[in-house]
Order: sequence, then C-alpha cells, then structure tokens
Amino acid sequence: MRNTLRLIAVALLLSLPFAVSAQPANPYELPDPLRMEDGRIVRTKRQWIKERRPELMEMLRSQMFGREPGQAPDLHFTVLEESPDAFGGLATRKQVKVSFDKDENYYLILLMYVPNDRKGPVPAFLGANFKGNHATTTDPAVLMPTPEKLATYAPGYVVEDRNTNGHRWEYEYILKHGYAVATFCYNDVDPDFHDGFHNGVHQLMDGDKPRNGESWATISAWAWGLSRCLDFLEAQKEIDARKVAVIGHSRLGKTSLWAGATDQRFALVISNDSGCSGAAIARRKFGETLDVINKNFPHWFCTNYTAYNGREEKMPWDQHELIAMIAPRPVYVASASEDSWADPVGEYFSLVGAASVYNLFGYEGITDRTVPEIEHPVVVGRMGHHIRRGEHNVRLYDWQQYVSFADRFLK
Ligand code: GTR
Repeated sequence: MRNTLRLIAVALLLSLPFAVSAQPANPYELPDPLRMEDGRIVRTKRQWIKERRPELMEMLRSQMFGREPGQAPDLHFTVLEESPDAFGGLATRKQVKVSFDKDENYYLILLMYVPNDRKGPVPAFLGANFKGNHATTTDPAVLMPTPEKLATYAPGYVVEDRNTNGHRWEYEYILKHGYAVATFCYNDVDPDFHDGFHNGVHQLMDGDKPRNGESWATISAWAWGLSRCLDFLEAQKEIDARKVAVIGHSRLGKTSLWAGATDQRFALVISNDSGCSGAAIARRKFGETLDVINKNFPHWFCTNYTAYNGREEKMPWDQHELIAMIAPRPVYVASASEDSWADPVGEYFSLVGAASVYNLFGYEGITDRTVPEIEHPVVVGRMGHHIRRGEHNVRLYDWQQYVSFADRFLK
C-alpha cells in the first residue's frame, strides 16, 4: 500500500506540466535594471542609453566577460569555395577564410548558405558551432578542418564525422524560409580549453601584455569572432546585414547574448539553453552555479567573476540585465524541459526581469510570473520564449520557433 502511494505521488509529480518549476530555488530579490548605482531611477530612453546602459556594460565587462578588444589588425576575407548547387540547388554555398592578421596566422573558416530563390538581399542567422562546419551537415563539399587548425585545438581533440551535429543546424528548413545561415567552429577563434590564453585570438590581440582581473577571456573571444563574421556579412551584397540574428546553444548561447550586448549591429538575439551565466538568474543558484562554472571552465570568464562564487546575491547585477542590454532589439530565450542544469525557470525569469527596459522603449515584454507550459511558445512585444520537450540540445522545434519569431521582425 505504502509503495502504491509512493508510486502515485511520483506519477503525479512527473505529470506536472512543468515539474522543474516545483523544485525549490534560492529565494532572491533582483536588482532593478532601471535603478542607477547612485539610486536614481531611469525614466527615459535617453537616460537608459546615455547613463544606465553604459554603467551596466561596464559592470558586465569588468566583472564577468572581460574587456573585449577592438577591430582585428588586418581583417580580410578569402573565398575558398563557392557553388550554387547546395542541397539540390536550394542554396549557394560559400566557404570563406576570415583572417584577422596580414599573415593569416589567425583565422576562422565561415560556412555560409544563401537561398537561391531570393529577390534582393536576405536576412541571416549567424552562430558558432561546436564540432566543425563539416559536422553541421550532410553536404559532402563542406571542408574538413585542416591539420594546421587541428593542431591548435585541445590536446586529444577528436575530429567528428560529417553531420554528427546536423540536427542542430536545420539548414534546409531555414533556407526554405528565406534566410541565409552562416557558422564557424568556435575552436577556430579560441580553442575551448584553458591554456593560460596563449592560443587563439588572445595571442594575436594581446601578445605578451600582462593579464589582469578584467582581461577578456574565451566567451568574449567567441563573441568577438561573431562580430568579425558580421563584418564579413556586411560586405556581402546578397545579405541584408541590418537583419542578422545571432544565435547560440549552451556555452555558445551565453556567447550569443554577449555578442548581442557588445555589438548592437545584431538585429535579433537568440539564446538556446544558455543556462548559468547566460539567461539564467544567478541568484536562484539552481542547477549550475558560479562556483561550479568557474571551477570547471576557468577560461570562460574574466577572473574578477570568481569573486562571486557562492556569493551570487552580492553581484551588483543579475542575468536579466544581460538580456536588458539587447533592448530594444528582439530577444528570444529558449529552454528544454529536461535541462534542469540550465535552470529553465531562471532563464524565463530573466525575460520577466528585463521587461521594464523594453517598456521604456514603448514595447511590451513578457511579464507573466507563471512559467509557460512545455511547448507553448510565448511572444510578447519583442520578447519570445519556449520550453521544448526533451534534452539539452537544439532541434527542429527550436528552429521553427526562431524562424517564426524572426519573420515578425526581419522580413
Ligand atoms: C556544460 C556547462 C554549461 C553549458 C554546457 C554546454 O558542461 O556546465 O554551462 O555551457 O556545458 O556548453 O554544452
């Protein structure tokens, strides 16, 4: 009998529309994004743009992501391959070496598809990938990473087979909806392991300059790489560079948020399962916490960020203010129901916490304090949200929501 009752209780718990929301998180109070550090309340767009936004950007730079450098010393682009017959003639494929220095010691390889059925420049999605361009697709013409590049990746790095991450990049779906799409392997910009910042673009941009607590780290390097790709897209006549959505999953979702904050040319920003130090509210201390992320990934953030390990409530900001940095541009935050490590509830509440900034610009925002049910996407004003059923990943369902959200603003 006792066991039966226990089973019923478990079954009831599992059948809750969104079980993770029932789990306890740390009680918290969020800083008001519209309150200046000196206590004044921001009442106008102008005050936000001239005073509060710069104040928050300074906080995020000096305390979290580090100070990103300016332009690369010699940015230039070399088309390595181009063909109009990708996916049976649906798209033109371009593979481009985006070089950061004159000698081309530092570069990334950008893979871009542009729909052939177009009348004039098209909007685009841009995002970094984890496993190499070749792993995002079945397209046999996509270049494999060169041995020269592979030598810079983490020791023991294993080259993936083609298409192992294809489900995360629904190229044909995106192209058929009239968007171009471009991606590069994040390791090209800065290999994802801690080597004291000797490799990747840090070496190029900093040389032997001594590092300090505010020095930029790896997530800001990836975001910087996204901006260099946007420089390339700006030079393409087939792309409408005023309509580029930046997208990223997980650590690359943290990156897309930071890219959207630092580079206001990005017209729309998408965070897919970005979790801790992305969209999730830090003060909830639910799932991954600062202590854990800074220990496991000491190269992602600037070292000042470790001062908040276990002391999230002492942060002078919280992650809703990273979302607010995107205002008034459209922002989409997505979660997955089984991804409690990324705290889907906390990801949702950063939208709610940023809504007042969107209101200041005359746009509605997401303000409902009830977390939406699984696969009930919500779009209010310039904010979008959904929780996909399933695991930490990017799936067709996610892309369907992103494309329909982008259709409202980029078409
Ligand atoms: C995890 C990390 C998360 C997230 C994820 C990913 O190990 O704890 O913050 O970034 O990796 O990028 O897949």
